[in-house]
Amino acid sequence: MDEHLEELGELADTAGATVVGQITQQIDRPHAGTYLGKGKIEELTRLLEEKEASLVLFDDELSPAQGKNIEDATGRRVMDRAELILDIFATRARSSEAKMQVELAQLQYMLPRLTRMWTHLEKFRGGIGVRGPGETQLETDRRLIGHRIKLLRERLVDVQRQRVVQRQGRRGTFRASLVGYTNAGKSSVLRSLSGASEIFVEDRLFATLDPLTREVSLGEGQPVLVTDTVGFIRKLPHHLVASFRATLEEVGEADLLLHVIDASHPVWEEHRLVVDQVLGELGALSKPVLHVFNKTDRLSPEQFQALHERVNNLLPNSVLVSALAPEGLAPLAEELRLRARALRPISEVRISISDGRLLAELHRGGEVLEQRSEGDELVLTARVDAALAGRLRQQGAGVTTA
Ligand SMILES: Nc1nc2c(ncn2[C@@H]2O[C@H](COP(=O)(O)OP(=O)(O)OP(=O)(O)O)[C@@H](O)[C@H]2O)c(=O)[nH]1
Ligand SMILES: [Mg+2]
Repeated sequence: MDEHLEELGELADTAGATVVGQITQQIDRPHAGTYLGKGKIEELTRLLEEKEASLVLFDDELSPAQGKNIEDATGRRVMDRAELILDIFATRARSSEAKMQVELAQLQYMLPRLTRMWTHLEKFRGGIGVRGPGETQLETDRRLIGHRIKLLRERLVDVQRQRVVQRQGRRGTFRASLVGYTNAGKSSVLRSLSGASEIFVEDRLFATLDPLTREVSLGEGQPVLVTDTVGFIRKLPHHLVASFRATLEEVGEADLLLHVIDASHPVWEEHRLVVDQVLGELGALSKPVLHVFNKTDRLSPEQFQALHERVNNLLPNSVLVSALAPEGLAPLAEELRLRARALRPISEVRISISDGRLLAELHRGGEVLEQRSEGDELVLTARVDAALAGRLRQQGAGVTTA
């Protein structure tokens, strides 16, 4: 629980709030009306006054009624974890797609809570007109929000179509997607692998919202494409997961997922499970995954040894790296090289000398290692993936894989 509250504090900090106190209660089941018990609510109210706090953050999800009741009892603005995360996403969204995705998630979150938001306004108006006009206005708002949700969904579908076109251009190249808990170091890994210093890295949560793809040269053969994605967190609001599903389609189409884990974090094992759970929701659990244990530069030799043993038991085919230490990503680069190669076995390709188009296609999608001519045929030794081999065969080339 302490760990969870600490993380809530980090979320608050990222959102721009300062934590002045905290309160916990051990209960079997949250109170249906106020989440906390009656005495605890009174204690909370006293604490708020004492600390002159203006906001209450709950680590759990509150029902619309609970949120309203606690606001009434404490006289302070109340937010739950989901709303706080939505707020962070809203301030951090840069691209028009991310903005639309966040707005969609926020509206869906708001819809069942409109009554509460209206009572806020009514308080300022001194309670006049609470009944009739208020009700009508509420209904108008619901309708307008409904329209807006529909419009955003349609626009997002358009953006996603363009994305599919973009991705098709990248066929034939080995693709890896970075996934992981927020702040694990995904962007730092991509920055260091690709040398792209413009990639944004920050010691706050959800620095990255938009996927970003960079070419990574591994020193031989074709470069691989690595995509950075939005980080996950426990209790990620499900509207957000749904909204970002399209962005995360990159994940679904990757040849390999690089699951980055902050190995210096005390509860990395729990983070790992959370990430697997979200990947499950996205239907991406069947993908090949390489676990990348990052930030090992922060570990003492003893801690490093302990991690090494734990990882060997748990996930033996993992790499231990540091995005910041010199050469710290060498084990990852080597593994990428091996995996990219395995997907593109060495084949012998025979093409008629006059067929320039086929030759060009082979050079574009494969990696030509050797080339000689035999009569009116070109015989090439090349790394070719299954899809390209199929296309070449279909157009009359001979392809034999050793
Ligand atoms: N010591 C150390 N710090 C690291 C390492 N990798 C990343 N960091 C730091 O961890 C923080 C988060 O790094 P990011 O690369 O932004 O993490 P991210 O996974 O992209 O985070 P989000 O985009 O917010 O989900 C930054 O302060 C980095 O400098 C590492 O290998 N060692
Ligand atoms: Mg990032």
